[in-house]
Amino acid sequence: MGFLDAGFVQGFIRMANDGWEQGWHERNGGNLSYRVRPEEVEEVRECLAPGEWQPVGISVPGLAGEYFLVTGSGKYFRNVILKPEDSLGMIELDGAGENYRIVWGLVSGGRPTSELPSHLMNHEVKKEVSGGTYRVIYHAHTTNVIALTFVLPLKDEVFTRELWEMATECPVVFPDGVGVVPWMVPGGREIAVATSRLMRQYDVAIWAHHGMFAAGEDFDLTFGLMHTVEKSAEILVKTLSMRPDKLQTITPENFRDLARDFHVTLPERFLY
Ligand code: 2HA
Ligand code: ZN
Repeated sequence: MGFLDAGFVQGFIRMANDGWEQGWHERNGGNLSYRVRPEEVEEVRECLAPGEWQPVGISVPGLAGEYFLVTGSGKYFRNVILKPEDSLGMIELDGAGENYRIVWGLVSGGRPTSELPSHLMNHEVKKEVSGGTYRVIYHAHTTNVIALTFVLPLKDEVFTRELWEMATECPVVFPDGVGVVPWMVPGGREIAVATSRLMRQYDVAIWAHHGMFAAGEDFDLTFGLMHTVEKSAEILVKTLSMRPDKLQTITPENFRDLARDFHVTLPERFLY
């Protein structure tokens, strides 16, 4: 089987193109990574050609020996569907989780996403807390969520509650809520540590004045999560554009009723 025929590669490409079509990936904005299952590595094994080991810049021992499919640094989501071998790469981590080598793709001397530290630290946390079921980390420049980071207090409680109120499905889709990282320099260790700390309790981390990170078990769940949060933010932007207050909304008691019928646990700290 050719590398591009593998199901996980097709799923990755489709998700990247869906994000492009949503308008979340201007120029080289955003990045996507997938922690490849051992049997999926075997499916494409004969297509792999390992390059030189290079430092990741952080240490992720919980991911030692794992393989990831990632978007490339400076690459455009718009081009993924046309030139996947240039836009994407598969990397392997060494036994310490400190060095990586490219085993497929990034053919014109490309490198993995500039946000590789955040992706890997998020994968490490999510692998641990989910018992291994989480495999996708997605970063997008979602317009409406970014707009809200200029007008709402940068607090987990405020963003969670406002986003929940904008669409009845929200508390069912992200019952744990969302976390917020204040503005920080992207690409480095510090923002990776702050984001992965939030990923211990949430599947969504908002980067103020920048975008969002979402984590999930597969491409559908992770894209759907990003889409749901961003759509909710769009409704809030429209509502705030009409008038500054709400005439009616979903109340804390309504949320408790919803939680009971939909069998989700909604933390009381968001039902103030
Ligand atoms: O350009 O989105 O955060 C890629 C990014 C950096
Ligand atoms: Zn970004």
